[in-house]
Amino acid sequence: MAKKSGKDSASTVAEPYENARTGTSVASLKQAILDNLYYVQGSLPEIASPNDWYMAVAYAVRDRMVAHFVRARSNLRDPKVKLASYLSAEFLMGPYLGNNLLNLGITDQMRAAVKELGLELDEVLAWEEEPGLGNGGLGRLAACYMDSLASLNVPAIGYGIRYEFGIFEQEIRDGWQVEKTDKWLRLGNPWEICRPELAYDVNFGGHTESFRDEKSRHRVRWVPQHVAKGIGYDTAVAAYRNDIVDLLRLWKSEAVESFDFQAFNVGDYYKAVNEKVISETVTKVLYPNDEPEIGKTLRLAQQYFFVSCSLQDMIHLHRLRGGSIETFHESFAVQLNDTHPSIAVAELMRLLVDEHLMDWDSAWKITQQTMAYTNHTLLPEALEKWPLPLFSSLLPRHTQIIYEINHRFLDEVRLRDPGDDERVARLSIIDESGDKYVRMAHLASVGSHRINGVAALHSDLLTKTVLKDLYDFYPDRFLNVTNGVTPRRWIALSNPGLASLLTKTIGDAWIKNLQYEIRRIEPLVDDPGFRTEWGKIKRSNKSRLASIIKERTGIAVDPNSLFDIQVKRIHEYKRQHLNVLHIITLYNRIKKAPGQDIVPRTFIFGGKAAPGYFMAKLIIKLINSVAEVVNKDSDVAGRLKVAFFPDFNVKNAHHVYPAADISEQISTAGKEASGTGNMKFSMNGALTIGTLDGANVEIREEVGPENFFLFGLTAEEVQDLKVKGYDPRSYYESNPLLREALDQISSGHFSHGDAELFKPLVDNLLDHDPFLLLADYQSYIDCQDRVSSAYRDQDHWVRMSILNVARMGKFSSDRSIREYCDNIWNIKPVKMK
Ligand code: F58
Repeated sequence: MAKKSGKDSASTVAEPYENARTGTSVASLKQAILDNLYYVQGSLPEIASPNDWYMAVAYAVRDRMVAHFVRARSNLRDPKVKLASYLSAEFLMGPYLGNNLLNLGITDQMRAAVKELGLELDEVLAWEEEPGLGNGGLGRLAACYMDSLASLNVPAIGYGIRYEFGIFEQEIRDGWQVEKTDKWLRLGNPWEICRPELAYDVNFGGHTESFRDEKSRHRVRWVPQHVAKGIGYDTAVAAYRNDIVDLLRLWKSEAVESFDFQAFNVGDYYKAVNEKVISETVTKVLYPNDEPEIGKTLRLAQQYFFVSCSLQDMIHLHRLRGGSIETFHESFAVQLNDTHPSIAVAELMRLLVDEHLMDWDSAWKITQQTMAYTNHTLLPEALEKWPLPLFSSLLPRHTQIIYEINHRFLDEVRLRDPGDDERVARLSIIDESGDKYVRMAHLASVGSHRINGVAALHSDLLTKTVLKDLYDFYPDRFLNVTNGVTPRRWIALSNPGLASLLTKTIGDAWIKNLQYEIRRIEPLVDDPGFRTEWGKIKRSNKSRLASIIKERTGIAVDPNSLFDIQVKRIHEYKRQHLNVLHIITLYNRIKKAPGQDIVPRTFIFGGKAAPGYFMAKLIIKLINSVAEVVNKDSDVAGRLKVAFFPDFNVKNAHHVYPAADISEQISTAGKEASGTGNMKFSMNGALTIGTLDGANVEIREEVGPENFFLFGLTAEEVQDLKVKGYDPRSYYESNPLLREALDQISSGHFSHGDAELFKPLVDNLLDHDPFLLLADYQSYIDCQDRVSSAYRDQDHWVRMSILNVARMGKFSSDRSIREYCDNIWNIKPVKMK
C-alpha cells in the first residue's frame, strides 16, 4: 500500500522561512486569510460575511499561484515555446477554489487553517458562485482540456468571452423550468486579473474602400460603422502538482471612448450613451442554446469580437517574442472549438494581408498551418450558417475575403473534378441553393490543416454524412480525437472517498496518469475487502446526494435503492422521454401486481432546456408530472421514486456522478457526437445503459461488453429504418405496454386529467418520432430488466463497477490532449517521469 504524499498532510508549524503570502503551512494560510480579510475585504472575523470569508480564502490561494502565473507570462515571451491556443466561445470552468487547492496540493492544510478560524472548508467551497460560461458538453470539454494542458506542461492560452451573465439558473416551479439571470460577478471574482493595458479595437459594420498605397500596392481599407474595445481578463489555470499555470484569457467588450463628447456637448445625450451601450452589449450574455442561433447579429458579433481580440493578441505576443510575421504559425497552434470561432480563418487572413501587408498566398499558407477545427455535431440542423446579408453588413471585409478564399478553393475543386457542378455547389463556402448563407464548417475546414471529430464513431460518420464532400476532397486532413475528462476534477475532487481508496491501494499516480495507472486496481476485483470498501463508498456518495435532493426538492429518496441517473441538456435526441416511458412501464407493472418483488429504483434527472425549445421544456414538465404521481402512490412506495434535480451545473455535478449506479446514455445512435458525462459516470463506478452512440462505443470496448448494458438500434440500422420508411404508430399498435404508457400520458393520467398538456409530445412520437423512441422502446425495457436482475447480485455488481473504473484510463483528457499535441499541433508536452 502506497502512502499519501507528505506535501498534502497538515502541519500547524510554520516553516521559519515561510512567507505569509506564499507559505503553505496551516499557520501561514491562516495568517494569509486573516490578512486578506482585513486588507482586501476590509473586514474582521467578528463581522465577516460568508462572502468575505470566501474571498479571503480565495485570495490566499491565488497568492500562492502568483509565482506560477508570472512564470506563465514569461513563457509567453519565449520564442522557443510553441503555444497551443484554444479558441472557444465557451469555457465552463466550474468552481475554482476546490480545484486550485487540489492542484496546488494544499487542501488538507487549508481545511485545517479554516477550521482554526471556526469554519468548515466544505462550507467555504459552497459559497463560491461558479462561472457558468458555457452551455454544456462543449464548454466543459474546453475546461477539462485547460486542466490537462496545464497538468501536462503544455504552454497554452484558452481564449474566450467574459460573459457578464452566464448560463441561466434553472428553477422548477409547478414542474416547469423557470430561467433566472446568472449574476455570477455580483460579489466579485477573485480569480481573474483585469489587464486594462491588454486592449484591442474591434470593428463592426461599415464598408470597405480599395486604394493604392504609397508603394502603389493595391490595398483595402475597412471603414467601420462602429468600433468596440476588448479588454483581457486573465485567470490562472493551475496544473496538478506542477509549478506552472496556463492562462485563460477572456475578453470583455467596452466602448472605445466612454462618451461621444461632441454629441454630448450638443445635447444629444442619448446618442452619446448609445455607442457605449452597444459596445458593452457584445459580451453581456451567453446564448443559452444548444443549437446555433440563426440570424442573431449579436451572436456573430460576439464570435468575431473574441476571435479578433485573440488573434491580435497572438500577433502581439509573437512580436514580443521577436518573431517575424512570416513565422506566426511556429509560435501558435490555434484550435477552433467548433465553428463558433471559425471566423478566425478570415480574420487571420485580414490581419496578415490588410494590416501586415503580406501577399495572399503566404498568408493563406500561414493560416492553414495555424488553424485546426474540431467538429462537435452530426445534426445537420446544428451546423452553423449565417445569412449572407447579415454577415456582410456586420463583416463587410471578411465577406470579401471569404469570397476570395471560396473562389480559389472552388477553382481547385473544378480542376480536380471538371464538370461536376453539383459537387462544386455542395462544397462551396457560400450556400446558394436558396437564400444565401455562409457555411461556417466549410470555412473552418478549408482554412484548417486538420479536422477532427470527438469520438471514433462520430469522426467516421462525419466523413460519411455532414462533411462527406470535404472529406472526399481533403481525406488527409481528417482524424479522430476521442474526448476525455479530467480525473482531477471528476474523481479526485468530486469523489474524495473513491480517490482515497484508490490512492491507498495503488498510490496517487493515477491522478496524473490515469491512462496507465488506474488499471492497477483491476486485480483487486478479487479482493473481498476491497469490494466491501468500494460498496461502502458508493453507498455514502448516494446518501450525500439523497440529502441534497431532499434539501432542494423536498423528495426523500432511499440510498439503498438503485440510483438510475440521467443528467445532461434536455434534448429530444438525448431521449429523456424514453427514460420516462420506462418509469411509467415499471409503475404500471407494480400497479398491476403490487406484491411482486422488484428492485427498488430512484430515477434522478437533471439538465437545462434551451429557453426557446418548447419540446424540451415539455419533457421537463413530463418528468415532474410523472414524479408527482409516482412519488405519492402508496402502491409503489419504497420501490419507485423520481426526482428532478434543479439547476444542473458543474458544482451540482460533483455530487451527482459519484452517486450513480446506472448512467443513462440513451441517445439515438448516430446523434450524440461523443458525450462526456458518460465518461464521468463510468469513471466513478456507474454502469452504463446505452446505445452504440458517440463515445459509448469506445467505453463499451474498454470496459468489456459484459460490463455494459447495451440496447437499441445501431446508427446504420437507424439509417436503414428511415430509408425504408419508419412508422412509429406500428410499434404503438403492436406493443400493449408501450400503448398503455403513451395513452396514459395523453389522457391526462399524469396531468390531473388535462389531456391537452402532453398532446404535442405524444402526437410527435406517434406521427414522426424523429429520434426513434418507439423503435427502441422494447429493447430498452428488456435491457433495464437485465439491469435490475444484475443489481440483485450486489457482489457481482460491485465487480462490474470496479472493472468500469479500472478500464477507463483512455478517457482521461490527458490522453486527448497528448493526441492533439502529437497529431495536430506538433507541440511536445514535457514527458511524464
Ligand atoms: C457537445 N456539443 C456534443 N454543443 O453534443 C457532445 O456529444 C460532445 O461530447 C460535446 O459537445 C463535447 O465534444 C455541445 O455541447 C454546444 O453546447 C453548443 C453551444 C453553442 C451553440 C451550439 C451548440
